[in-house]
Amino acid sequence: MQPQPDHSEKIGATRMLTKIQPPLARLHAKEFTAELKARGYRFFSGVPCSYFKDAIEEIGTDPALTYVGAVNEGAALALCAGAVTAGQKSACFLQNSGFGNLVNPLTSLSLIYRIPTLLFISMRAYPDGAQDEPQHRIVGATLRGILDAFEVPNEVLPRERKRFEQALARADRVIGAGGIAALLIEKGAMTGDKKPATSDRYPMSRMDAISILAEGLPEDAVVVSTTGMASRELFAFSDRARNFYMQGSMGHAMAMGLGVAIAAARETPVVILDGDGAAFMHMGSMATIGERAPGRFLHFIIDNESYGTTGNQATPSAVIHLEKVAAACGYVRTASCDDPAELRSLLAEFRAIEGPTCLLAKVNQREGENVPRVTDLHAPDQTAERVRLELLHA
Ligand SMILES: Cc1ncc(C[n+]2csc(CCOP(=O)(O)OP(=O)(O)O)c2C)c(N)n1
Repeated sequence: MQPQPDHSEKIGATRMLTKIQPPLARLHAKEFTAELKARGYRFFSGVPCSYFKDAIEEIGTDPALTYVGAVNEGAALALCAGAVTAGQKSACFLQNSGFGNLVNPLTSLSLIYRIPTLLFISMRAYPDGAQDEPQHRIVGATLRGILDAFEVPNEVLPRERKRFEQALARADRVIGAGGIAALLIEKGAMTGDKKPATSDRYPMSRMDAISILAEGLPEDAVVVSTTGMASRELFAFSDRARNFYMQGSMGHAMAMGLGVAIAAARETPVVILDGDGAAFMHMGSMATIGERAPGRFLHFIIDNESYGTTGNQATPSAVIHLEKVAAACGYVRTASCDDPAELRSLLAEFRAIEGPTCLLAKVNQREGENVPRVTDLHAPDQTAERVRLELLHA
């Protein structure tokens, strides 16, 4: 070990130690991908996280490799299981918040059928939960213990190439024996220089569409907003006691809103503020919405054709039209638009309709700057309590 320089300084009579941390190394996505290729990995699937966005970009643009963006983490692992069965070595990417979606195919498919897949799991709220948003804290603190309980060998992905090679070799021995191994990606562990192109195709931004929605909201409408920037932008534009900001639980805003609509007074308007990625993640709930046909129910989908919050990785929505899915699921009126004036008039029209409706706003991929976090002002349990009290006194 090199002797450490003495950064202590004299303050009054006391000698205080001010630690100057050297910047941590970062594994470059090019090196990461080269090592995986060298070990024969060819097929990749996953749901994005900003911690490994560079790796997805690098793999996705390599013609020798296949990356399939999955709608949820369970589907990603099943896709990998299929590719392994067809002879391709596979790896699956997920954020630890998506581990819940993974558990079923992990425990009943991959581990039981012994279909080996390497997992790369980004670790929000790890090792220190207090440094991250509350929705990540439980999984951040417990995931390694759960992996141990499932007997899935796991270790933190080293940031230096040599040590990464060694960790990959260890994981590869597990994979070679038919098992599952996990490498855990910490914040800032990776870097890269490829970025997805940002689309400016549509005039409105997410924030524009949210502000148009919020301006025309009936006062008594309950809004359940999806995870990521949509909730933060709604909070920034118009914080109301009837806004349920659902941070985490990606894809479940529509089911939660349906529960509110069924259980609250019939005339209570319910608005789901959804993202295209979130709507795809648990699209099956659209069938339940159509079947239960709640009265004053608007499923408002902000469609930027990407997972905007995690770095604009493509979703299927450039080719698969969610408003058509809604129509097929029995929503009584559906439409899509990309123009602010048209959006205002459609919102006015939809407000008068009885039955579930779906309005999809096509937006560009421009992100707002310095958007506050909901948790700067409301802890999650306070958000829930506010909405509960509103509905109690309705
Ligand atoms: C189950 C789960 N998987 C992954 C994530 C990471 N994540 C947070 S926001 C987000 C993207 C959301 O995309 P979309 O719903 O299209 O909304 P946008 O960010 O584009 O507004 C992802 C993948 C998560 N929070 N939960």
